[in-house]
Amino acid sequence: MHIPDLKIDDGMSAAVRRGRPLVFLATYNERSNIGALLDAILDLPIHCDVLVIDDNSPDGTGDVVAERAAADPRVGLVVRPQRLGIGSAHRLGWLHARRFGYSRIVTMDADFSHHPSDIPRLLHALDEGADVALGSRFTPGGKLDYQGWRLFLSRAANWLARKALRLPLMEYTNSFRAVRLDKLPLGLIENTANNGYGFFLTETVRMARQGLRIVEVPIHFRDRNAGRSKMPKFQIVLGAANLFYLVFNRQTFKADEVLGDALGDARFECGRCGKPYVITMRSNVRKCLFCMRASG
Ligand SMILES: Nc1nc2c(ncn2[C@@H]2O[C@H](COP(=O)(O)OP(=O)(O)OP(=O)(O)O)[C@@H](O)[C@H]2O)c(=O)[nH]1
Ligand SMILES: [Mg+2]
Repeated sequence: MHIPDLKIDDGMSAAVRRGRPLVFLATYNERSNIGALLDAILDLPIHCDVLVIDDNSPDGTGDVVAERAAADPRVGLVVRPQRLGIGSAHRLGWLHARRFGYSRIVTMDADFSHHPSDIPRLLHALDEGADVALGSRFTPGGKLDYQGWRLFLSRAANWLARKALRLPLMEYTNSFRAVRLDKLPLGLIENTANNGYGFFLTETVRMARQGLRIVEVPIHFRDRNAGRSKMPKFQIVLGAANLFYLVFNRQTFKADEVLGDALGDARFECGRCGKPYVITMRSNVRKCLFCMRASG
């Protein structure tokens, strides 16, 4: 499968992009969901573009998206060499949205747990003045279809996060969100160190501590439509450690410490894989969000 690199200069004007939200999907083995999901997103009454970052799924998810991308300019695809983690895929999605000049991003799972029909409500919350609209399972009106152990785990994790972090939010770990990129300092999200599922808690906390206007929009979270869960059990332990870290590390984010210019300068091409997705981490290490290696 040949996948052409996405070009910033692809003929679409920055003004068009600024007006359209970018819906971002991370995928790993979602072949049974991705076609119908793209249909549902692109059939919405709002005009949006879609970016899929696939980690070279063995089930051929990337092939399905590549075919769609070839036929529809609203669909973009980045295929990374191997499975590199949901959090690192999201960080790359955010960086990509910035570089391409979008002013709003919507992030969601690609297994129909998050339903595209909720996207307009999230975007509406931004229109009403929010900087961040969190799709929330735990705010009044929200619903979560998990049962047994997973229901307990999800409820307990979000309750604990609220108490330990002393933040007024009910939802911390769900990836269904709409955000105004123009209200977020460059690097606030791209520069987090989480490559796994802990990314979403860190993202919420960073946005809240930045003083952004966050509203919770109730959503109905369904069990995945098809395919298998990807969440390894050790992510639960990592999640608890991450919460502990965030409670005690209250260092505020300083935009000028990181990234400098993250907007498509050739200097940000990776010395190893050649892709333009290098950022400078807080530790001053240059890291490529495409191949996830230190970039010389
Ligand atoms: N690119 C990329 N996507 C991933 C990776 N791991 C998971 N995903 C995607 O991230 C989204 C959420 O993952 P899920 O497996 O649904 O995780 P989950 O929602 O915690 O688990 P279930 O409730 O069982 O579905 C899905 O669209 C996955 O395909 C990864 O390592 N790389
Ligand atoms: Mg899921």
